[in-house]
Amino acid sequence: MADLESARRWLAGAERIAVLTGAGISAESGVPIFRGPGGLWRQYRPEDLATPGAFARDPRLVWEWYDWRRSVVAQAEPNAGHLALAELERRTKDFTLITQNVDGLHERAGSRRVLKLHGDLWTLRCTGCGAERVDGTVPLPELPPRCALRLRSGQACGGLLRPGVVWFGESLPADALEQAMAAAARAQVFLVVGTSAVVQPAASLPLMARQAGARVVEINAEPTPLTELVDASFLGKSGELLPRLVEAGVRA
Ligand code: BJW
Ligand code: ZN
Repeated sequence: MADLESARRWLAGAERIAVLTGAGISAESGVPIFRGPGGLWRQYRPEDLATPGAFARDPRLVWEWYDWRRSVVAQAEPNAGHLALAELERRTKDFTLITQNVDGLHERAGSRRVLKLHGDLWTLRCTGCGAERVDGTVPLPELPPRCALRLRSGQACGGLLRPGVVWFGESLPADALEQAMAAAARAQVFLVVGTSAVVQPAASLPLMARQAGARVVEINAEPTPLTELVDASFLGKSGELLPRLVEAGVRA
């Protein structure tokens, strides 16, 4: 297993880099992760709430979870890990940031090109007419929220709004997934940060990259199913490790 200095040189010497992030990168901003200690909301697991079935059964419960998360994220600031990735993008010719996160903290840190595999916490989509809008209101005045769009008849649509995110059993946005797979296939270095690497298809991207010849570097607070398969793995906080890894240095 390579050390931090070697991984730093791989990054400094690469022209094509892809990064996959998960909830762990936002943990130091105070945004709760999904799995592991502190990963539960009330007594629910994400697998109980992040599904179309849960929403159909109890939209208000699911919306209470999302409304709470929106309020947490609205008060959060990007951390040193987000900022280091924005810096890495600025100095890399071909850089792709792929995130499973819906919090928008990468964009707020200055990352310009972000592929959002699991959607966005601030987008609301009508289950009736399909209209989408971005709404940063926290908390939402009515749970579950309803669609206020005027139909041709002049009446309000009134359809149930849902969060514009990807739940279990739903397809990922085809464009973003396609671009993510292409980035994984051409990357010289693939960095995986703050993800338990259990949710598919995102968790397969680092393996696709490795098969295509990339060096894969993992940063996570604890070992994951990827740890044994990567070229370098660093256990710790991304807000501390990423700035060290991205530090400008001698080009390899
Ligand atoms: C730190 C840290 C610090 C803490 N620094 N680290 C193939 C095989 C088996 C199953 C499937 C398969 N293909 C598809 C499936 C089904 C399913 C799936 O993967 N299931 C598995 C769980 C078994 N996948 C899907 O359904 C996907 N759709 C799909 O594939 O469609 C086609 C299809 C459908 C059905 C069958 C077959 C094909 C959709 C997945 C959607 C996931 N959605 C969610 C919710 C999004 C909206 C929201 O945010 O509410 O996405 S679930 C949740 O998990 C969220 C996350 O993005 C995702 C991943 O979690 P993440 O980011 O890894 O977080 P954690 O909490 O798990 O881990 C954080 C890590 O950070 C931890 O390890 C910590 O240690 C670490 N950490 N602090 C560094 N400071
Ligand atoms: Zn509507």
